[in-house]
Amino acid sequence: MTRSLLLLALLLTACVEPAAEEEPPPVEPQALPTVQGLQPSVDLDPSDDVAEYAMTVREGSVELVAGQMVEAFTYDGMSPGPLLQVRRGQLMRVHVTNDLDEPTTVHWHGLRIDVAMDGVVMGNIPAIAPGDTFVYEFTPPDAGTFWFHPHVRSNVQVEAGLYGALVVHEDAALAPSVDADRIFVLDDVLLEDGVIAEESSNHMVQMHGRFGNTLLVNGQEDPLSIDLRPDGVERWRLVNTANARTMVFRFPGLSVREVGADGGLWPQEWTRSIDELTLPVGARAELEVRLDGDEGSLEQVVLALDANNDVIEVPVDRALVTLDGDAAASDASGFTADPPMALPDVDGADEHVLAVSAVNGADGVTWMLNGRAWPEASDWVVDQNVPVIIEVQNDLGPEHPFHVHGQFFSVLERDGAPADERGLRDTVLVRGGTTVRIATDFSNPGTWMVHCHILEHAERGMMTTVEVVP
Ligand SMILES: [Cu+2]
Repeated sequence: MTRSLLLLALLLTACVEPAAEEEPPPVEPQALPTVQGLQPSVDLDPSDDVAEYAMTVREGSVELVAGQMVEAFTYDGMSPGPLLQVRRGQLMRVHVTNDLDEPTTVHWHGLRIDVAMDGVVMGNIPAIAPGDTFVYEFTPPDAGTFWFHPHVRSNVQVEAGLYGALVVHEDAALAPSVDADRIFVLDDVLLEDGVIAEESSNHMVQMHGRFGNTLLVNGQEDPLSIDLRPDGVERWRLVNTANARTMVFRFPGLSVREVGADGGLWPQEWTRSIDELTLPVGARAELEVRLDGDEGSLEQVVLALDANNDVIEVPVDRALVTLDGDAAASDASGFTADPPMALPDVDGADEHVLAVSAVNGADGVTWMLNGRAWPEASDWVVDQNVPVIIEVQNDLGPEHPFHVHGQFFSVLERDGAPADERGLRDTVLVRGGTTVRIATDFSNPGTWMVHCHILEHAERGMMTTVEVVP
């Protein structure tokens, strides 16, 4: 159903409903905080109970590079797709129509929702066939910054443009006092002769994933321009939606405090000032940003080779921040709430090892976890709400952003030393030749994907499942 038809249907339903006696006054729709950077999707349900959206997955032309239209896969003609928003605990319904010539799904990265709504084709859960519509319906239990993308041929479909951001707004008492709330969806795309390059299976891509040659922020190569009021403070939500590129950011001219990650905002005692941020594929960061002087920038650091074949750092501006001296000074106080966040209790936790391996055969490289390549069946079964320490052993060279569906975890150790990552997460970077220990309590029942988020690795076998038994 198209958006306008759906809206019409909703209006008709509202019209024909008989008026009950002593009907409570209609709930005034509560305005969601404005998140700048992406075009927000329109909530089709006038009540405050439900956030209802409709999206069509289709081919379309997008302007990734100024003045140059590129054929892409889009949500409603956009890449990234429209910004979806919901309040924590509010029912969300998304009608997704597939107008592509191939099956697709929508996976809600980071949401601890019912596995039937997770967008993974498994067991009796099918993909959305061409021409079909599927209605995703769930109630996000956690506030934070999330994203969505297909879980079918993801290396091709995400690269072609299918990704978007989902913000779950926290309760008003926990919301920060900021001059602006901004989202930065950060990607890279491989453009060749003005088109998104075909899927490549060369050995480099099989080993390290597909790196793009054009950095994008909110679907555009050009950096964003941001004006800040005197004494201004903003909330920045960063999302890495690249196929394979671990991103490193610096903040010249800005004062930045890290205040949250995948699983939402942190208690005050975990927040900290940072000069640099490493954001693995799939991961998110929540930042409190102030300007030191008149100018600053969000700078992405890219590694390249110089004329002598030495590796050098190339800074690329992703956002340019300027002081708006004419504006009235801000009285916003930033992040002052103290949101509770409980980490899994690791005392007496079970332990589970996941070892990364690879073989190079006739079809190229196959990536495996514990010697099995997807869709080979997994025998990993755990009890719900029983904490487990997962040790990811990566003895090979390439790195793997390791992602668990439907659960949060804390990062405990890297090579035996306490990890520096704080808060709850759903994605952790496991560098080449290292071991990482994480802890989760598997609070969400179901059979869940556990996989590498370098999409070329995932499609080449580096996915498995864990069955969480209620
Ligand atoms: Cu990987």
